[in-house]
Amino acid sequence: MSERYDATSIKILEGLEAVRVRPGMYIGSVDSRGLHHLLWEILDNAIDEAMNGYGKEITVRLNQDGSCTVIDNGRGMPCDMHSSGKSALEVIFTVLHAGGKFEEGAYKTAGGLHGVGASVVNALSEWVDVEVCRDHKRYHIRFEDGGKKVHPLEILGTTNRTGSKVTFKPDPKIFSTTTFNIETITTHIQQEAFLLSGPRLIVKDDINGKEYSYEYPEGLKAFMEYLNEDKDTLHDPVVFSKTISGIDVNIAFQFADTYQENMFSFVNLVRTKDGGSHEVGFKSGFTKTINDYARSEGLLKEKDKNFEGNDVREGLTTIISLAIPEDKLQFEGQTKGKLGTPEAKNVTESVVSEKLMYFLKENKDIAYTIVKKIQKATIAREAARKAKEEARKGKKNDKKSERVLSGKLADAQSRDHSKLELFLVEGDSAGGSAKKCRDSKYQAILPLRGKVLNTERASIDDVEKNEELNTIIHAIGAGAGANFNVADINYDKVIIMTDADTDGAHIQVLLLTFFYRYMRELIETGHVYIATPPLYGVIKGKETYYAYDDDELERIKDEIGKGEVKRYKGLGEMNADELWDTTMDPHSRTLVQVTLEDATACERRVSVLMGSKAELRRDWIDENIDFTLEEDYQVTN
Ligand code: 28G
Repeated sequence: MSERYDATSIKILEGLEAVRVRPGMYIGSVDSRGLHHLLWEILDNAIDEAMNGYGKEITVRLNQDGSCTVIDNGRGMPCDMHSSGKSALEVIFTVLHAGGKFEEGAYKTAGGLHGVGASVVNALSEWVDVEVCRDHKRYHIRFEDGGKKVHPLEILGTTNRTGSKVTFKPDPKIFSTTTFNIETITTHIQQEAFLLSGPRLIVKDDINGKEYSYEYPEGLKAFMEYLNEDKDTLHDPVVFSKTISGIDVNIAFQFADTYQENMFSFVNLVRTKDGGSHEVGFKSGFTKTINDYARSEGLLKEKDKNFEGNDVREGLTTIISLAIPEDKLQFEGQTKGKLGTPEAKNVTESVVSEKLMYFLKENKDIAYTIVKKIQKATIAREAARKAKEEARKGKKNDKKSERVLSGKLADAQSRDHSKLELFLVEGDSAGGSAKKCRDSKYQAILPLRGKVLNTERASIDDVEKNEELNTIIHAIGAGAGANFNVADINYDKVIIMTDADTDGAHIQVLLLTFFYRYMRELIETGHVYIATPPLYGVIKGKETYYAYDDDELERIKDEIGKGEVKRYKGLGEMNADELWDTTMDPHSRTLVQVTLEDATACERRVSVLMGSKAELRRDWIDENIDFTLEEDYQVTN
């Protein structure tokens, strides 16, 4: 039974009630992302305890009843009584912002939404059960219905071990979904394990009877090997670390036989997807050091210009992980994904300069291989620039006339880019129907003939020579590769419209690979969509009812009774009106927005699926036969 509330406990409940009234202010959202945020909060605390030197193993368990348990073997949360008559444990779970901040915790995340603490989890849970082992006792406390204490702190028995165990059941009255996603969890936890190179992180999936364990004593080196598993690399990962004025800098880099540059930066374990001062510092330190080295070795002569950053980083994968004390933390941008801390630039730059120069001098073979690759990149870029200039002189065609030249694009009439849509349509016949039925004011149609080039291992030069991709680049009008600028896009939505069969899926993947490699920001800023044509039409009288999957077909049959069922094998089988009604009309269609939930997971998946090592691809398909579109994409209208 609940205790009677005294004045202070009413105040506390008001605090937790505030979290329930505006959950978004504390955990960002009440969708799947917000749900997992609860787990990250509890996990963060367990990780802090381990990083402070207490405990070496953390377990996350998904229970069959839909609850989730986190276990650490640290010191155990404090259980002593406060002067207020409450236990420290109760305070941690019922007072906002208490218990979330550790005084020693250099790893405490202040970036974005992390660090709001166990009380927020309590407020948003149907129940929370806490067990603490310390001082040879097993303590237990339980809260229900958004943080109401069920009984005072009790002692269950004696023990010799220490640690904390927290089980919570997210409240379905708060969250739009309360199902944890195992892939989201393992990806997040594996990433933290790579970055921490400390505790062993275990995930037990009791719903599917599976267990995963992540422990990487080699930290960033292991992370890099994982990311580049499918690439032909030029050398082993290079890793270095140094702490300057309280900022702990950890860096790994590795060159591969590819053209893309990939940089993954983290601050206090949180991804800084929009970069910031640490990335700027890395880039300038890296470019400068490579140039200094090349000159000192006579690889760059006096008359030669310095290598440019873009050429230096061709084929380079970098991981930057900084631990910054809370008082120096500054984040910028709308999603707080950009590090502001000015000091981080100089600190990162000087760590890179010092350690990289040392590495190059100690590893002459690797250093020469790297410089030769950069020289090749410089020459290729120069040649491409010259060729382009020649072409421009010869033809003098601007963006617009090039587009007309391509002939295939049926552009929209309006010049209000924020309302325009570009449909990339599989095949000329569907393209023809789409041109007929579209809203020509706002919708542009570009039919694609046959398969699109696989760009996973193509250079920007190959891409520009490819007619199909070149047309897409010019239609979108914002450049590609290093020159891509999302501010210049001609369309608000780029919509991939293919048949609902394996060929269509293949074309989708090829286009997404192209966007991921050459216009990543286009995806990151939410401009890429996939159209979903129906699989069936049920005709009854004058009406046609459309079904987008088998379940829906059954539902429709149940509802309307007998009718003629038509199976659409492709877009081409629909007439222009049907195509408009089912797939293109903004009022009735369903578009799937493509998102990059986790960039590192995505990076690896794209290189595994689209790269050169067929064996990895087979393994991946074997492991992921239950892969569904819905899990990776978010549905919008
Ligand atoms: C299992 C799921 C999540 C935690 C600890 C351990 C201590 C602690 C946690 O202290 C901050 C410290 C004292 C007021 C600290 C234990 C010092 C001595 C701790 C966790 C502020 C809270 N003994 N383990 N919090 N106190 N594990 N796992 O949350 O001064 S939270």
